[in-house]
Amino acid sequence: MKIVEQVLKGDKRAAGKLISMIEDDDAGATEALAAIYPHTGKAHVVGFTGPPGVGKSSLINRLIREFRVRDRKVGVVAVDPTSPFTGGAVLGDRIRMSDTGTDPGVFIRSMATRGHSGGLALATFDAVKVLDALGIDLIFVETVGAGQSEIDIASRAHTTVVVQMPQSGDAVQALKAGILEIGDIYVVNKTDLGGADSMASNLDFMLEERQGWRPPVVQTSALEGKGIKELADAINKHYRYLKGGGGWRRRESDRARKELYESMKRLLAEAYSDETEGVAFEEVVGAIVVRKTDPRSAAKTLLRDLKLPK
Ligand SMILES: Nc1nc2c(ncn2[C@@H]2O[C@H](COP(=O)(O)OP(=O)(O)OP(=O)(O)O)[C@@H](O)[C@H]2O)c(=O)[nH]1
Ligand SMILES: [Mg+2]
Repeated sequence: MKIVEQVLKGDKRAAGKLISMIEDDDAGATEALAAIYPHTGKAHVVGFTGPPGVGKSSLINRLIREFRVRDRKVGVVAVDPTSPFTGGAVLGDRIRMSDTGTDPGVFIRSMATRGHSGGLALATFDAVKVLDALGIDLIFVETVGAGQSEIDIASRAHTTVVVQMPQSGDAVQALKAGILEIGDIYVVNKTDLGGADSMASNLDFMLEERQGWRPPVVQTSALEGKGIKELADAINKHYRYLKGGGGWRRRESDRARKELYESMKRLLAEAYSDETEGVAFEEVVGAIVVRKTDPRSAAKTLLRDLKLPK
């Protein structure tokens, strides 16, 4: 496929087009994704999650610039972003340091939440694969911290960055459930507002070492550009930790397992949405209702006779 060759050569426009095909559930996208898959697996995928307005996009904008200085190719996949990515130029900055349109080392893409039969997580990580095949070294995935989907997405990144902002001591106790378990790096952003020290030390106190990695707490002000180098260093350090031990392989296996399972579910759903198979499926539903068969036996029979879509 021409589009695959173009993406592998580093053609950003072709990559954008392929991601649109993924979003539209275009039949060609499946084929293209299969073709690029052997060329993926090199990029470091870093998920950013945290409450709305905490400064995730601002931090990513700062990091794009920091990593460009370090000569890394950077990509962003933003899920339903509410604020724009500028590719390194931060609101309030006079000088636009890197123009994403012309800088071949920056690729930014946002994904809309609706319209993917495979679910948002699947579409998001298919887009990540396109960026990976394009030759991007470091891919940021931003999700708004509101529900299962962001935990889902965070759990597929190699490195998960949880962003918080200063709160009163009591509020720290009320951190969203699960937030202490998913992060590899914690950020207390908006240090310019004050109260960051106690927030950071409270967080640090609650975090525990997991598999030889103790999540660091980094204080930043995306507004002032403070703590960005430290955050970039923490991201690199986590990468070296993953590569040094078995962590990288373990996370890749986790992701492969999830994607395999989801692909199987999707194939099943597609198989039974087909005209004839769909009717056969409904007949079996009827047989279960009248107790002619039981769900488990019926499932076995259906799976045995299943004709998968192409
Ligand atoms: N004072 C202060 N404001 C900040 C800082 N970082 C970001 N902001 C402001 O906070 C607001 C939200 O920032 P975003 O970067 O859009 O936050 P976000 O987490 O991406 O927001 P959502 O995508 O809507 O969840 C903007 O008005 C930013 O200018 C900071 O370090 N200090
Ligand atoms: Mg944002």
